[in-house]
Amino acid sequence: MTPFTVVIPVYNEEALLFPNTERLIAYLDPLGLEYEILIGSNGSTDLTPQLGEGLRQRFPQVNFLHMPERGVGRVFKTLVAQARYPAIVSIDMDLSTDFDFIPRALAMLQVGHVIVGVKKKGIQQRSWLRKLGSDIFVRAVRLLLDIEYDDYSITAKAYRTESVRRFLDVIDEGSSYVLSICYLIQRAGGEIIQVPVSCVDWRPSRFNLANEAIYKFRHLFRFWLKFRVDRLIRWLNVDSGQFS
Ligand SMILES: Nc1nc2c(ncn2[C@@H]2O[C@H](COP(=O)(O)OP(=O)(O)O)[C@@H](O)[C@H]2O)c(=O)[nH]1
Ligand SMILES: [Mg+2]
Repeated sequence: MTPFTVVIPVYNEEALLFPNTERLIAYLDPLGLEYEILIGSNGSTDLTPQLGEGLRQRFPQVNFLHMPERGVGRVFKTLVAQARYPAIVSIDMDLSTDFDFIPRALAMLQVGHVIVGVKKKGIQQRSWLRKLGSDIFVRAVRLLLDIEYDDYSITAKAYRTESVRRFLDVIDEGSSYVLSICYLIQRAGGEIIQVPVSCVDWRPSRFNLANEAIYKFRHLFRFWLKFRVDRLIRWLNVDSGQFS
């Protein structure tokens, strides 16, 4: 199987950073594949930057970076630019989704450009409010854009590194980057495959959920406007750089 880069964005994760990275390494090492783990913090105000540096020194396969500005998409883009390997798997620091998403997604990247881990197709133990929020958003995306995926959260997603790099300068700098990537890659004729993923997540979110909701819908609306322009461009028959 392809060598791969695990990408983990973090914000104030001093409690989980060390133990969960060790758990992840204990899972990945026996797979016998070449890999690296890239952890990116932005805006963390706790001990995350110092602990991340400690992780980097202790484990040769771990790299850590810290940026002062917030914006989980901003750090994701930086990590994608730095990734050493052709496949990227992105998970959360709370390790709330099943580890076996990683080998399953890597196998599927032979065919797909993006693998979307879908919590609602697996066993999910999360608050009803989060499930409802995700459902409403998925329906809104289906209604406004021409894409039909079931999970735009940042966790349990896998990408061909080169496919995401094509769009790095236009991918969103907040948490809607998954939506941006799915939209742009589908539009360019890429293959996106959905797989069920199990998730246990009772931890309070690191995101401010009210602000997130406003931001996500605003971003969706902007995308919708752009989509209309795109349709006009296609109608006028202008080339938009398709995947071969
Ligand atoms: N780099 C970065 N990571 C973030 C930010 N906000 C949240 N995260 C990380 O994103 C991942 C998902 O956060 P989490 O609180 O589990 O989100 P939820 O359970 O999906 O609501 C975790 O690894 C967080 O540390 C941010 O502003 N910047
Ligand atoms: Mg979580």
